[in-house]
Amino acid sequence: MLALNRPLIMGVVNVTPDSFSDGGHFLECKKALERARQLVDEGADILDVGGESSRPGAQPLPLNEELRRVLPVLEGCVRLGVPVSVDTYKPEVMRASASAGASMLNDIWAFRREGALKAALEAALPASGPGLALCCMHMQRDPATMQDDPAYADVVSEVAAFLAARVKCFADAGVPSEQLVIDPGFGFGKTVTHNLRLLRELRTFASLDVPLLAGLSRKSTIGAITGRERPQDRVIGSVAAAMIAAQNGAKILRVHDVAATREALAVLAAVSQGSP
Ligand code: HH2
Repeated sequence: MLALNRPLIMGVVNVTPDSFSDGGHFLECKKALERARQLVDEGADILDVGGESSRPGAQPLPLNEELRRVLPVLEGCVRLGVPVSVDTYKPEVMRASASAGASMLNDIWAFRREGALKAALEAALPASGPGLALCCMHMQRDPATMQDDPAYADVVSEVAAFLAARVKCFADAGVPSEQLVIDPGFGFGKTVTHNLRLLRELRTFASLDVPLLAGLSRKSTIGAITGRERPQDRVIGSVAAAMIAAQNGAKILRVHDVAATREALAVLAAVSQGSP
């Protein structure tokens, strides 16, 4: 299991086609692995490999294309010697990832799609060997429609109730709580105001006694606060948000900018320990 005595950094590895090159699959995989190596050198504790974008309005990826993108990169990442998470909601990708050495399944649907719960339980509770960790994220509606006027009576209590129900489902199936991770799903069916309140009241989720993941990196809420249009220009705001998340109980920070987050976390740790 992951040691969670300090906040861990999860580095994002996207395996997406490069529209500027015609090198095809090999180049796409090579680029993702170079990125993964860089993130590990910068101090990533975990890598999160994903083939399908979940940006608002993004199109679903066919199964074979997702397997073709994710598996070679997953195998390369496992060889780097860090735990690897796979960001997927498809049961077939979950099974293939577990066989290829993944340590965590990260599902933006919290294993609610058809067949996903069964695949997740097989991965978490194998007949032999260690089980995979499972990350359950909250999302209102689906990526195509989630940002069309998201609404809640009370975002914090609704997200907390959803996550508590998912934790209970896995606990009832026998998955130990140390193997579960919960995530309020910043930006997934939430306005800027919803995201700010979730971040301010993150402790509510930490009190569910399951490790908490926060993914705010480069998201549009950071752009709305800082005025930075381009995701790659949102590093400073993202690091600030990650530090607030860590102070409010997040145990895993899902980020694109590992070196900057690592340095900021060192300051946070030094302040709480009273020495560098
Ligand atoms: N955010 C994205 C994808 N997966 N998983 C978890 N658990 N939490 C998140 O906040 C989260 C996630 C955002 O995905 P996308 O918009 O495709 O961009 P990127 O993967 O570059 O972050």
